Amino acid sequence: MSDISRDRADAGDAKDRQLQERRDDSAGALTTNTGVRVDDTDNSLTVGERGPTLLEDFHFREKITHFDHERIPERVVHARGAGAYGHFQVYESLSRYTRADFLCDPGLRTPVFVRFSTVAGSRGSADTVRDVRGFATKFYTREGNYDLVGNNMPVFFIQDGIKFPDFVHAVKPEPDNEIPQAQSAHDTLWDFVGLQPETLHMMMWLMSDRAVPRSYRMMQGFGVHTFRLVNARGEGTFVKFHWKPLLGTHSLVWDETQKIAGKDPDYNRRDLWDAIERGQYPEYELGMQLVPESDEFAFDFDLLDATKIIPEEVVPVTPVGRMVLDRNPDNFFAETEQVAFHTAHVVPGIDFTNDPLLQARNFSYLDTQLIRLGGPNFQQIPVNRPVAEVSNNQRDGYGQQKVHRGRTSYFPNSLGAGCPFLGEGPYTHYQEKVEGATIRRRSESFKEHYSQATLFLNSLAGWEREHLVAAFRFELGKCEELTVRERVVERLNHVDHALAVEVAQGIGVTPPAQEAVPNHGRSSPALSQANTVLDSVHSRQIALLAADGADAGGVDRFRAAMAEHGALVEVLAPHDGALTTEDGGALAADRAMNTMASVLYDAVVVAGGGGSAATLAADGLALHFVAEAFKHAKPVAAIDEGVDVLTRAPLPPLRTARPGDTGAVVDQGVVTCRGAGAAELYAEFRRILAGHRVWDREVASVPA
Ligand code: HDE
Repeated sequence: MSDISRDRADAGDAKDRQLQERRDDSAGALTTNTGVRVDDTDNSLTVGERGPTLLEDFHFREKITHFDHERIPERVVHARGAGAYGHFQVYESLSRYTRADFLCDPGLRTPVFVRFSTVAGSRGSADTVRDVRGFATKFYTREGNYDLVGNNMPVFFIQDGIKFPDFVHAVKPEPDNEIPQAQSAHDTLWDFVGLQPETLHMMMWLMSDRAVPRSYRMMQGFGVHTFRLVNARGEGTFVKFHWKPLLGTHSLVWDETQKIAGKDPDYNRRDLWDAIERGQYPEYELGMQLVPESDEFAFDFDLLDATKIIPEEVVPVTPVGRMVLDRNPDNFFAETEQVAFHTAHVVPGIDFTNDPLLQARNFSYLDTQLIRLGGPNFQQIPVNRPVAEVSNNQRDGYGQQKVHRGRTSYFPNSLGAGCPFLGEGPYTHYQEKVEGATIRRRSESFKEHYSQATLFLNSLAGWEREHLVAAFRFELGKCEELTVRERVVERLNHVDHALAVEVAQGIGVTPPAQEAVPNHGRSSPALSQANTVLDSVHSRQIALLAADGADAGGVDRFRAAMAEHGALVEVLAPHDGALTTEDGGALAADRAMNTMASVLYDAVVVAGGGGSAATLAADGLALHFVAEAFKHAKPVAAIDEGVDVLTRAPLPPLRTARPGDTGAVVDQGVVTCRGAGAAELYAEFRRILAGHRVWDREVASVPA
């Protein structure tokens, strides 16, 4: 087999094989870093039992100095993240548009590493804060690494990269007291927003449910900029990249996110890790919006403006391939922390446009890796190493891992047989003709900031709009300066008058008397999460409350009915260990109820069994579980005597199953049955769970 065909057969493992050389299991005898064996690592070398420590204790000094240097600077943005390996495969050759090898060969599985992140918080901040999520993918292609460094929102806060430090300084904790951590709800961000109206479209996304994803596995990704594909004939096509999760796009609710931040600050990171460990691999479809160059000026916005989308109804997203994440990293620091993404890591067939935000990023990402990873050899770190051959005349520098041989490290040379030589299939930059005077001025075509913010608002379902208004009220309500609040309301009046009024009413600002501009009334259904995948319960987590006296058979049947569709049931009980069941048998509790909370689950179910129900009905924690799940619009169910627990919980009037009922009763997304009707309950519950949440439920009065 030639090298190429061998690579084709198992290219998906090429990165894994390469990493294998560097994996270290720390097996065998304890040694120093020079390999000298050590027989005591508990006591330092001292003069006498109570005397001073000696400088000559090289083991002590090495151990301590290494520890002292364990930290590297965290990323200035996107510091907190979680990563995974996987592979990508294109459905059909895209050679009409691009010569990128990994996009032209449907038989090829290209290894990938993906890092998801929040933006504003520090490395140790909570996962479920209101923020943009990073979605960065490194494709280890045979032609070199390609990095698609995107976000879970399709637009950005600013149009020109020179504003990035201003924006980031505004959103980060305020510099005098470093408060608040990982929050956008403070004066400096909203001060910036009010004064910089290009932020408005992105602020609508940030105030929407997109900013609080249920899971990294249920989140869209976007390349944001308009990029350029280039085919073998050198012809360009504009492209916007989209990732669509196969599980659909789903979010948490605000109250829930704040509670999770305390109960399990690693919620999204854990969710990704656990799903991969369970073999429930996250999958995303890559899509492209392709725009012929002849249509560059066919839109009512500038394709180079990263604060604008191309509505999917105008240019559809063509599905082109699928990515599966199927392996957790071995070591967080080595891989997830040291992975170095860069928008200028491109391969032949993928090129840039003159989007000024993208151009700035092409400078920034290399620069940032140099400081973060300590010098110019960061590409040699195992997670960053391409599977493609690397050969050039770059030499030396901190942390150089290669032992370059020979006398020549220059080009051209004859003494080194002319190597490395200029090979075939090189990267050739797209030949765009550009001319103009040197100016520092924003293009006129970048100056309209409101109409797509309005488009986004118009596209939301009723519940999404309610959440958005509540988010604006919360965030602005946290701002102490009245002028900051007022200016933002004035800006919102340019998006939609009713929105500005509703927000103003919640934050003590006089609502604007009249609209600034009429709402254009256009919408784009693809922007609403109400129109996402709503037919799968795969990997959803269900808390099943049970106590001593539970009906074990009923629990087993419920668990099996959910497992059949990939949903997971955990039995939570007032105490850990085994429960004594109704028939005198044993049922293992998966966790004690007090170690968990309803906010960590997608749904809550109460088991049958008279003894169990009596205990749970008198347990405030169990009642809170049920009420809180109801409050957060989650599916709730109760089986047989478990229904009595629901009637004791502080819920609005609810129709539940009565003795003698033959089927399941469904009211406000709460499913109950007594005796017969269990099978119907499973089916109804699954249907509601697949719908993610019961948004039309009245929850305001529930005290949870
Ligand atoms: Fe980034 N961004 N960014 N960004 N960005 C970084 O690079 C920057 C922008 C994004 O998981 C940094 O390695 C500038 C848009 C992600 O490691 C830094 C500008 C989008 C990640 C940087 C932008 C992103 C980063 C910090 C304006 C969505 C995390 C650490 C011109 C398309 C990657 C690092 C990871 C990280 C600079 C704007 C996404 C400082 C100057 C737009 C997902 O280089």
